[in-house]
This record gives sequence, structure tokens and C-alpha cells, in this order.
Amino acid sequence: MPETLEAAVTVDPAFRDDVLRGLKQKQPSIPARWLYDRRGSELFDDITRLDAYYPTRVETRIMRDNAAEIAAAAGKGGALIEFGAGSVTKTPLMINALEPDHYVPIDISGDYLRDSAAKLKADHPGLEVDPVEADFTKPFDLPDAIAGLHRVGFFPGSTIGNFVPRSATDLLRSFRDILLDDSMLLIGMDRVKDLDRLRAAYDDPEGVTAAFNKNLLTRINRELDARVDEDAFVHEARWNEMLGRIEMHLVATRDTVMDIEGERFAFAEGDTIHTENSHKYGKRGARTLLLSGGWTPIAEWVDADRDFAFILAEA
Ligand code: AVI
Repeated sequence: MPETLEAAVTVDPAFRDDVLRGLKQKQPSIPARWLYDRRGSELFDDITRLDAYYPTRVETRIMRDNAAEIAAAAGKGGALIEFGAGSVTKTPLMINALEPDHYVPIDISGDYLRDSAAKLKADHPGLEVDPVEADFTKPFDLPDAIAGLHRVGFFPGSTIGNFVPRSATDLLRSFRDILLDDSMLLIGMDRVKDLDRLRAAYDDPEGVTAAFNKNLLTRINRELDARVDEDAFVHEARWNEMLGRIEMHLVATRDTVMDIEGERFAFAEGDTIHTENSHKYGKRGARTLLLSGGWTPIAEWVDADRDFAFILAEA
């Protein structure tokens, strides 16, 4: 095979469209889902192990410390349906606590999903694992095998915070439509807290979050017909007080142009590309969001510092 063909990268038209459309906005922005190519997912994994990034550590601790109570409130057996492919720590914790007969992870990345499902099955021989390869923000069907079973949805990690409230409400409503009446939802939500701690969690001293954010430019250069000067941008994590969220931006440190797919985008020093939102919720805000999404909160577990909430809601 000629070398040029071997090296060819297939362009995802949705990525191309989101980048071109996003960069034309008054505040240039690119949807956060594109941060997660293979390298981005590895870097996110690294982030979850950083001292400064408290959410993973704190949520895991809450789940571990309250496993029996969570299981008693959510109900044992039936089907555990996870929105996302699952973490190597949190998913086994909930499986051991809830003892479901079926585990249904839903993820867009088929390879990752099948790998993690196989590992889980090996560790829990009695468990039926039915992975579903789907984008859980769009309509999809659950496996027939779980029809009629008690269903508990599982959406940890505060991923709901990466959606603006209107989309978060839509997503919660679609979870309810998929899980049906009498189901439950276990969801992690990060709390508003000391701003220095929040900023440090999204701009760690090791520079891993900066690398995660800047990898988006590397991806644009690799996957699109693009010339972007990656060195002309730096990572910034900003707290948006009005909207209660941390925003990740790529900030131009000098005037620069990006040539992408035949179009040119000019950036003056200080201009930014907005790449991610991470909303933080107060106690009432979290409950109101769930209610707007069709879920009634019935129990909540928090850590001693009230940094993070793990909430059980019923349909
Ligand atoms: C995946 N999500 C919950 C992370 C968060 O905290 O919003 C993504 C992340 N971005 C930077 N650090 C972590």
C-alpha cells in the first residue's frame, strides 16, 4: 500500500462541521465531546488521578462509605444501566453493592465498551453484561433481556455538569423515557465550593488538564486539513460566576490565524476558543435540575466537606 494511503486519516464530518461552525461564532467554541479522542481519553484518565482533581476521589469515597445504604435505598437485583462505559473503580463498587442480575453499559466507543464489558464479566461470572453501543444523548433501545426488571440508571462523575442546564434537563428526561416508570437514577453532581480549589482542579500544577485541552488543537491538525499553530494558545480555566460553571478556554498568546479546510480564522492576542463547561450545583440547584428532568430526588449522600453529592432519584 502506498505510504500516503496508509497514513490517511478518515475525517469525521461531524467533527469538521462542529469545528468550522464553532469557530465562526462570536465567542468561538468547540463542543467538549471532541476533547475525547484516544489521547484525550488517556489524559482524562490521568486527570482523575491528580491530587487537585477531587471529584473522582470524593465520589468514589462517598460510594464506598455508603454502599449498603445506597443499595438498600435503590433496591437490589434487576438491571443496572450505566450511561457511559464505566470506570474500573466505581462500576464494580456499585455492582458489588446493588448485586444486579444485568449490567448494561451504554457508550459511543464500541471498542472501549466491549473491552471493559469483557473484564467486568470475567470478574463477575454470574452477571449478565449487555453492552449497548450508542450515543446516549440520542434515542436508542435497551436490550429486551431487561424487560420487566427493576431498573437503576447510573450516571456518575458529574458528567451532567458538562451539559448546559437546558441540555442537562433534556438528557435527564430522555433517561427517564428510556428507563421507564418505577425506575431509579443514581447520579453524581459536583458542588459549588472555594473558587481557588475549583480553579486548581481544572488547571492543575502538573499541567495535565492543559495538555488535555490543547490536545484538541493537535486533533484538529491531525484529522482535518488544517494548519493551526498549537504554540500560539494556552489553557485557561475560568470561573463563570453568573452561570455557576468552570469554563475551559484556549487563549491566543499572540495574533495568529488558523487555516482549516480552506477557511481562515483570525485570532488576536487574548481571543479565546471555549472548549468545555463544567457546571457546579448547590444543594437546591441540583434537586431543581433533577425535578425539571422528570426525576424526584429521594436521598443524597455527601462527603464530610460537602464537595460532591451522590443523589438517588425516582422516576
Ligand atoms: C468528564 N467531566 C465530568 C470532567 C469535568 O470535571 O467536568 C471533564 C474534565 N475537564 C477537565 N477536567 C475534567
